[in-house]
Amino acid sequence: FFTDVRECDEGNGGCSYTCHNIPGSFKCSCPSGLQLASNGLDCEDANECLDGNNGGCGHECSNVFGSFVCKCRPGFRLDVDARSCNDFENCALNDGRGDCQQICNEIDNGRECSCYHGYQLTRNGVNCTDTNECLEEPRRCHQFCNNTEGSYRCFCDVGFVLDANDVTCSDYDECMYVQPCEHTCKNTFGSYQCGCLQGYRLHPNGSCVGW
Ligand SMILES: [Ca+2]
Ligand SMILES: [Ca+2]
Repeated sequence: FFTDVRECDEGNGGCSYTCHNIPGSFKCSCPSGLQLASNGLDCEDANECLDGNNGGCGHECSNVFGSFVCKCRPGFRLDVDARSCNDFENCALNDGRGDCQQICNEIDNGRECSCYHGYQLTRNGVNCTDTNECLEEPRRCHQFCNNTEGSYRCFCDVGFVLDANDVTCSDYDECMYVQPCEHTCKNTFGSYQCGCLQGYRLHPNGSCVGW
């Protein structure tokens, strides 16, 4: 009659890990992450990345002995499930600037840098450089333009003053504000003319001298 032989009792049945006695036979099994070799005894690494599902990894699957790890492409972070990859908070560092010099904007699959008013993004997409507003058309200033870091200033020729709009120039009324003449003063566009009372003549230095 039939007597079951307990193969596992002797030398673990030849299994390198676990031996299971079953009626009329035995079988070996392996711990998680390893699979039974073709000889049915040994355990070998299972490449989980080749399971047809990329090991369940959202991006890259990397096989290691007895296990596997999922890795994410730059700009992404592995989720708590250790499988899926989430869009990284690219702008979180540096007070919300990320690796941008001035402004960092979160977009799908990454970040986009931008610049403050008066600056423009350089070719590397990260740094910002001053815009030279004085070279732009149409011209920004009525008379003269002085480019500055992040901005520009309009200025005016001698005899003119910059208006409150910081763009246009108006004649400066020297006669009213500085009284440059000894006797009479006549304001002109961009300048002024001094005159002298009867009996005096204008000296080249601007003073009035008697005949
Ligand atoms: Ca500028
Ligand atoms: Ca004037």
